[in-house]
Parts: sequence; structure tokens; C-alpha cells
Amino acid sequence: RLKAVVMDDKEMDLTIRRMAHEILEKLGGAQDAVLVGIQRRGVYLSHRIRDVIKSSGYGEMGCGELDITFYRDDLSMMADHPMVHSTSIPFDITGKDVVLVDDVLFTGRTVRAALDALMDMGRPRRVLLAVLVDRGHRELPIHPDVVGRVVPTSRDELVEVYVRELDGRDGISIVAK
Ligand code: 3GP
Ligand code: 5GP
Ligand code: MG
Repeated sequence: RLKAVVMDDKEMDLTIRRMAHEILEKLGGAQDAVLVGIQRRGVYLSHRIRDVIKSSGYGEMGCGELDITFYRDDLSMMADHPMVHSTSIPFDITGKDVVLVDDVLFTGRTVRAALDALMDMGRPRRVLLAVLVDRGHRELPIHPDVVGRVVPTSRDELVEVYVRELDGRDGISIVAK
């Protein structure tokens, strides 16, 4: 089932640190900017990025969450109709730079749904997309601004992202579905 290890815990830590600094570089600092993590692992990644930015002396960015629930339970079809289910964004995003954070970018439909939800909440000045893994197979004109690793995959593969908060360890693997 395991096909390849993409990153171990040390590489993932370095990658997240680099992504945090790339976000700072693209934003020109952290002022008037917020992080919004998408569902489970994107939320933990957004917290990691916030912590790196804070410990680099750029202040504590606000962190929100978008909880996206798929209304199909067939895993291979899950990405077809992503819907934003519930959200916790405890600040006004109008006029802010919003950094959307997700673990894996695949078809882009989740990000599209997330953008819809964001636009319902306010009018961000700008939205950037940061993803730990871009596995390809886009079905919409959505492109990440900050990428941890481009991982070419086939459709019958799955990228498993482990975060210590949920999985007890950090890392990324490719597995056969
Ligand atoms: P995660 O964000 O916590 O990683 O997409 C919803 C959840 O389903 C994600 O949780 C993701 O890990 C998991 N998932 C695993 N494989 C797939 C897949 O091929 N497509 C989709 N849409 N989700 C997947
Ligand atoms: P998309 O909507 O771009 O097709 O899929 C993005 C969402 O589905 C992400 O939030 C991600 O969690 C999940 N996803 C899609 N493919 C994979 C995958 O191969 N591995 C993991 N871990 N998540 C995936
Ligand atoms: Mg995700």
C-alpha cells in the first residue's frame, strides 16, 4: 500500500518554516493579514505557520477555520461537491490579506468552495493560497501561491499527510488507494 515516503518529520518541519517565511515575503510582513485553515489538517498547518511567524518576531496572526464537509461519502467522489459546512472566523476579513491554508490541493473544488464562503463573510483585500502538497489534477483555474512540495500523482494514488496533533507524527507518504 505504501508507495513512497515524500517527507519525514524533519523535512516537513523545514518545509512549513519555509512556507511561513514565503508567506511573510509575499505579504511584506504579517500586519493586516490573517490565516484561515481548511478543515482538519489545514487548520493544524495554519497554527504551525502562525507559530513560526510569531517566533520570527512578526507578531501573532489571527487564525480562523473553514470546516468543509463533503456530502458524498464515496472517497473517490468526495472532491466533486465540496461544501463549506461550518466556520469559525472570529474577526472581520474585510480589507485584510487572507492566507488560505490546506494540506493537499487536488481538483481545486475545495478552495473554490472556501473562496465562496470567504466572500460571503466580507471583502478581503487579497487572498493567497498556501498548500503543503500540490498533487496536480486541477479541474478549476486555481493555483497555489505558496507550495510545500509538488507531488505528481496518479488518480489511483492518495497522498497521506500526517500531523502530530491528529496522527501522533508528522510526515507525508504516497499510498495506493
Ligand atoms: P484532512 O484535511 O484532515 O487531511 O478531504 C477531506 C478529508 O478527506 C481530508 O482530511 C483528507 O485527508 C481526506 N482525504 C483523503 N484522501 C482524499 C481524496 O482523495 N480526496 C478527498 N477529497 N479527500 C481525501
Ligand atoms: P480538491 O477539492 O482540491 O480536489 O481536494 C482538496 C481537499 O481534499 C483537501 O482539503 C484535501 O484534504 C483533500 N484531498 C484531496 N486529495 C487528497 C489526497 O490525496 N490526500 C489527502 N490527504 N487529502 C486529499
Ligand atoms: Mg485538507
